[in-house]
Amino acid sequence: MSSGDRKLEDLSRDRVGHEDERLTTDQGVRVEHTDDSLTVGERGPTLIEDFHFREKLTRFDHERIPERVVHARGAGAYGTFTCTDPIPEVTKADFLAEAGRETPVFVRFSTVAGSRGSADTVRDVRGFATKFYTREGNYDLVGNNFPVFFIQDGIKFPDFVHAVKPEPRNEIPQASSAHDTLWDFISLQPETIHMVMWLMSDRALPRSYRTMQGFGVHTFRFVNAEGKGTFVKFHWRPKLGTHSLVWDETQKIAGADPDFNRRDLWDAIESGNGPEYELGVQLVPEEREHNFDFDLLDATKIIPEEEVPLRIVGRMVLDRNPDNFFAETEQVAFHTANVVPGIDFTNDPLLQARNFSYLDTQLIRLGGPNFAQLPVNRPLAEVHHHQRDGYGQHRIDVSPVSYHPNSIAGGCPALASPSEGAYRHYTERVDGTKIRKRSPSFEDHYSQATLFWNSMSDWEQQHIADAFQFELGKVEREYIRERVVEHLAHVDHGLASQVAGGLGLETPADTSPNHGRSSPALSQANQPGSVATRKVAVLAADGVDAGPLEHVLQSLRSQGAVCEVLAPHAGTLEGGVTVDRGLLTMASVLYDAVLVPGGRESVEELRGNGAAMRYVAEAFKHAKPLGAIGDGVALVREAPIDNAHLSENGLVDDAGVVTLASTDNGELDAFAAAFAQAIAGHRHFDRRLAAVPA
Ligand code: HDD
Repeated sequence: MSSGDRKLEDLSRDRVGHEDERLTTDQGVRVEHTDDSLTVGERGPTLIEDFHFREKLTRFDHERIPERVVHARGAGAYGTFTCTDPIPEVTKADFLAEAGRETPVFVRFSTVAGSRGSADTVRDVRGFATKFYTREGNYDLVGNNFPVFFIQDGIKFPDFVHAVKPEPRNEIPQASSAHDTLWDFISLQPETIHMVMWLMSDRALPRSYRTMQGFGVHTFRFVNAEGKGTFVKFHWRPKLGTHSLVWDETQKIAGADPDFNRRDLWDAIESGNGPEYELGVQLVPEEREHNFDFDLLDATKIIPEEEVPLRIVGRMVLDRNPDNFFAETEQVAFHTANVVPGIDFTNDPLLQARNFSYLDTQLIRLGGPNFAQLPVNRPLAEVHHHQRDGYGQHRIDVSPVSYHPNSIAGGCPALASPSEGAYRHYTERVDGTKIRKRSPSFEDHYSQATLFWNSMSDWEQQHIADAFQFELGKVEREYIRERVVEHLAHVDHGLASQVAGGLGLETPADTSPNHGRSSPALSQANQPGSVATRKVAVLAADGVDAGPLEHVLQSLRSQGAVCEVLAPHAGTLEGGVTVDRGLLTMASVLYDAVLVPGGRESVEELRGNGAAMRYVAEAFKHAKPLGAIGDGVALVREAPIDNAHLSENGLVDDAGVVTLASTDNGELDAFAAAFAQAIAGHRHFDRRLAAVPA
């Protein structure tokens, strides 16, 4: 069988099930009793000869491996990448060589700062790491959901990570950037400011891993069959659009469902709605390397899409959940230096450092050099070499030799030429003096931070200003807050003034005029949206008006929405509607929209139910679509929200509040369509945010 014929299932060839099997020890000896240890008499001491007891406890004691230093918390999924637009003129990468070529993948999404057990919805960058099991070996694109990074040189990574992790004295706060050490570091390292703008934006609060962009961040290099190089930046674009949560909501979700993003990915895949992303590339011919007002090797910079448009070369669908979290998601080992012919590095000093760090990390995390033999890491391409032994060696090499060159084994495994798929490093002339010095072309730390700010819509800017105020408000040392505000004045004076005002600080002088440029592609304001897989909470009680409700639900479900009927009691409601979940077991923050159907009795009961009112008020506060039918309109009107969004009768589509007061005149379809459109719009920040009781 050639390596090209091997499939994703091959990675699961070590799966073990236990159905109809007997409990055994590690040696395969069947076990009779596992609840009582072997003792002397019924009340006597335990015997050391109880090998089952000792094995069970020893294995348990050794279950944990070190969590990742960063990106400790994550979720993984398998899927397929399909090349849609081959680009052999710029890369000889086999998986991008032919339209329709399919390559199995494993993706691990993650948060960065928190421990393995931290909540999903914290303000943080998200990891987006993809392992392509290509026919020519594994290729890892180890990216994030922001296109830039905090620092320019990897030698600072330990400093940055120490600063963002909890304070060393007391390990507080968990998974939060709102504390002194991080902002101390930021205030002293202005190269962080561009990424910090992203971190304070809604991009740091993704609604779902399915609605999140991914970026390779660095400028990499494609190499074609003739050995010619082209600079490339990689982008993943989610088909559902890029959508975020709001800050207040993330805090509540962290309590209501700390697994919010993991569960969302898992549920979507289990229900056959796994996420889909396009892979886009920005290509820059080598001749244009110096045509930008920043350095392509500086990972704190983007290439604006308006300057170099994205070319979509493939799409990825994730459609299989792992069978075992530890074996697959925890043991998957990514490495930026896992490249295949056609993909090469640049001298970006951050990337160069990463090329050292990942292998080193895997050695300590996975206990030795044989981690590539673990099923999730094992290439589908065949592996033949003279590397031997070490902890956890699974392969039984039968070759009589383990060196090159050899004649005993006929010279095998033999060397390959590039035409046979061998990796050949890009030929690049490099000369210079040995120095520790950053290039002056890396010096501008503010222009792109300003570009990002200018590209935001009003509400995105407001969220960023609020985030700075929150985060810096948690910083105890005033001199750190002041230093950050001074940096912000170089980004945009209006932003700096707003943040300074909120913190009771003096506004710094306006010494850096805003350059006024923007990149519309950076805003989330005009993202494509869809009703598909959106979660709708339907608030109902006994006496609900089932007919109109079923009609609307059928319409929403036919478009892929996930509608759940929440009621004060389980079972079936009087009126014949099946209850999916108890009102109190969920919360509006776990849904994308809230619908209140009609039925006088139902509405009467919900009216007296604080939880129901809270669903409505909170959804309104978080700018979510609200729908109400018949008597349900009255309930929405009575919730503590701004009544300006409701009209007495008929259809209203005012900033995502959609009501149908009377169902008599057959306007249900129009209502369902308007509500669906509001849901597809994700959030309605044009709504005046009304004060809601806590
Ligand atoms: Fe990193 C993990 C992404 C800079 C060193 N990194 C890690 C993961 C992602 C990234 C997604 C989790 C992989 C997984 O799911 O297992 N890292 C990035 C991006 C960076 C970046 C996009 C900047 C462009 N990282 C970076 C630097 C260094 C590291 C500069 C060190 C010099 N990263 C690591 C690491 C980790 C890691 C310590 C921890 C666990 C692991 O590698 O496997 O080696």
